[in-house]
Amino acid sequence: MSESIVHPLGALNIPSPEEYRKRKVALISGITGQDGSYLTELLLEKGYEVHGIIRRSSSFNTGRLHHLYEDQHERPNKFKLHYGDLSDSTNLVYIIAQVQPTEVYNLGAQSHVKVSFEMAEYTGDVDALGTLRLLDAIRTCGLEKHIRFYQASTSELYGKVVETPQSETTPFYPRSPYGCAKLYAYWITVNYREAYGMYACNGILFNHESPRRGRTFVTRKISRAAADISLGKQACLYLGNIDARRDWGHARDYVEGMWRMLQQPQPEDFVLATGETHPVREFVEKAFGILGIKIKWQGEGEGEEGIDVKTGKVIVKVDTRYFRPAEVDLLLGNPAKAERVLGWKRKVDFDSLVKEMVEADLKAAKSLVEDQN
Ligand code: NDP
Ligand code: GDR
Repeated sequence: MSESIVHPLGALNIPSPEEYRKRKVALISGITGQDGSYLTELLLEKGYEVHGIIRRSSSFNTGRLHHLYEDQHERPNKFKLHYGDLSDSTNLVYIIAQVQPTEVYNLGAQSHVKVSFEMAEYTGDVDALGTLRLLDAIRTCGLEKHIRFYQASTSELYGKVVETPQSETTPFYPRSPYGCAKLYAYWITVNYREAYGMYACNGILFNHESPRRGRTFVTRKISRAAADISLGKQACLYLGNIDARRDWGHARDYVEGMWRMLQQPQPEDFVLATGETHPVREFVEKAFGILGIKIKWQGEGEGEEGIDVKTGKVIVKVDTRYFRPAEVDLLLGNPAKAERVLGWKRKVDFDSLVKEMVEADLKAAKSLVEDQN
């Protein structure tokens, strides 16, 4: 029997949670980002109606969704974008009321750690308070018992190494304004779960990459530079701390884990990781190696350089400009709980990830060269 609730705001006639959840409607903040695009693909494949929040921009910002947007003409009621921003509460309430999603994935964020040192307040506003605004928008609409909520938490919460491998029980020690903002978002998600009985989960995801990764994150910066240097389009790649170690997986595997977290009987928090860690310099060696370029390192610390063994040219240089005021030296995750409870396991290994990224950037760089000729 569907029980109709007249909401205090008088805006919505809401059926019972059981009735409400018979539909499959997802709302994604951060849909234009790397993860947003893979998650949209996954949910459309699973038969969801997918709604996304996009920011107004003077330049084109839906490149990662282009292939899906084109399809929209074929399935007009399955995929819709709404203008909005995590800094605008009224807008979030309006979107929730209008879309009436069954699942909300909060992926929107100022997600660059280095940039967060320069834009600390903004990062706090969007990444911390933005999460609160979205949770409150759900409550304002009287949908806190109806909607399942995913929060994009991060291995940056662990920050300074307290123990490895890092799991759901490892204490947090964030090392950047981004990490601190995400710490608030983590706890407000837990708090709303406990205070209001919301189905709200934190996915504590370790780094995940792909050919769609933003170009200023280290893996994509390396894969693009390796492709361009191999084609003679770029002379040298400038990097910061090449001894930092990360647990790198593929974004497509990780969005599958996000979805699984929202299909459980009870809401819980989960780590998604590969259980392997690699230094940035190994990513560099592998990326160039795929293109037949062998690197020899010389010098130390700030003066360290990578030389192309065949030509003797310096093709990688450490540049202090990319150092961070406080660094996260080592991330290594333990995905045992996700493997056990969610039946989730990463499919793409480190070597395959580097290969896929380098080959995609090589193909793109070659087609650009052809276009210019
Ligand atoms: P991206 O940087 O690729 O995407 C971020 C998304 O957030 C973009 O769609 C961006 O929009 C949007 N956004 C930024 N500011 C706002 C705002 N004020 N209001 C609404 N939307 C906004 O990140 P990823 O896809 O890599 O990551 C997704 C989420 O997961 C992020 O929250 C990130 O912090 C977190 N995370 C990522 C990990 C990773 O390794 N990729 C690991 C752990 C957590 P626009 O395109 O207009 O800029
Ligand atoms: P991270 O990713 O900070 O882990 O955050 P990023 O790729 O930016 O840095 C990884 C490591 O590489 C070192 N590094 C450089 N980083 C960048 N961006 N550019 C460089 O030139 C460079 N040289 C060395 C960094 O110092 C760092 O140690 C990512 C983001 O997606 C977050 O949103 C997410 O929460 C975490 O991953 C998990």
